[in-house]
Amino acid sequence: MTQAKAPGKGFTTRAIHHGYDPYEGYGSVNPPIYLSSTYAFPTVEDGSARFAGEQAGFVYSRVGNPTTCLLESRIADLEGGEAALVTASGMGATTSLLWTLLAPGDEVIADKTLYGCTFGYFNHGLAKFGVKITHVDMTQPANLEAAISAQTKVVFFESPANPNMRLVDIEAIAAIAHRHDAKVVVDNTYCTPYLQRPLALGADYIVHSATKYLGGHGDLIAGAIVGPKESLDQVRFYGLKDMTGAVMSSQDAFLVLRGLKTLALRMERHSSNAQVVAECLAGHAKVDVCHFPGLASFPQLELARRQMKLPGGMVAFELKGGIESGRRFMNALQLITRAVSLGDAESLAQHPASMTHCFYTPEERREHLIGEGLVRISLGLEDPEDLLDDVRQALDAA
Ligand code: 4LM
Repeated sequence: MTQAKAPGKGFTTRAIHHGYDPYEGYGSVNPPIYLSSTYAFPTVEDGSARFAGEQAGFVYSRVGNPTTCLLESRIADLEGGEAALVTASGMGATTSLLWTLLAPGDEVIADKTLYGCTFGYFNHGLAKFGVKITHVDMTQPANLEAAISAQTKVVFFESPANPNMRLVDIEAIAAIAHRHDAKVVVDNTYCTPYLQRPLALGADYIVHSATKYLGGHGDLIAGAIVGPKESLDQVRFYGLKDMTGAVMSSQDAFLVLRGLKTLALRMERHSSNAQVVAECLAGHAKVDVCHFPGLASFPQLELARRQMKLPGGMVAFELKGGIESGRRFMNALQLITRAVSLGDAESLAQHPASMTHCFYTPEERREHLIGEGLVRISLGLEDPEDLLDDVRQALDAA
């Protein structure tokens, strides 16, 4: 089931075929969904050998299931990693990994801007158990060099950061972290492996909210971790099995496998739609600033071109009229849906300060570079002309 099928082929071929042979079993072109919580042992000796890790085979679906296992091998292949572990949510991926890597007295250095619940987990979750959390602006790698110490075990960031689109130079940060024996964890949700492969740039682990582009259709909650096999075995047997229990169901694994088949096509369209909308916003008299890695005005354009295949589907912007204009803009939208999350076929607009990043206090948002008037749009797969019409009429109303 998990043999490497289509090794060395292109990204989309592997996203469709890796790890599954339809000529095995019943010839089903799509992989089966294994709906079993537990697995039969031929003898009691086989059962105890499987529990001891001395015999290959499934034991219980909190530890592994053939459908989730296929998804793990496919995601690992696309990210260029040794192994992957899928989880019930993006938060399940980050928490399962970090509960495994960290102990009281350790330090995590994280970028200034993080998805709101990741910020909450670090500062209200991990911090409660004696892990020190330090935030530095990682757009300047020298800030990490100045802050890192022997206590630092994990360096964590998103690039682009949710919601303000700041980029972090993965290669430069990994070089500093590794000189100090710290592990680098990159949240690659915004890019997916089609746009950016952090392991090839020196990161040790990747986490994903597979709820977003990997699933791609807004019909599930899911996550993934990619990294070295030996270490991910620890995450599976301790962080996931004993601590979070954040296990992905086989039905959701099937839906993510289906989503992966069109990932490359979708990312191309998300990116081209975002490009036209970002250009419209950036050139509009009512817009103060538009953050998008494909704009000539983007301050980290050189890094974006070096690190990302395409600028991606996320745009953030501030209107000159601030938060009140932002509200009028969002309420005037007719096609773009007012909703959190991202990476769906439908374009989604949200206001981070009152929605995804409301877990920061207003002072923390200022400190962490999240504007009160910032509006975020996840550009979907609709026709670009229709998206432009909607954005233009909402700008008129703003
Ligand atoms: C949102 N985001 O931004 P689950 N990492 C990143 C994310 O954007 C998210 C997660 C992890 C949003 C959700 C409402 C960069 C989520 C967490 O939601 O646990 O799969 O992923 O709108």
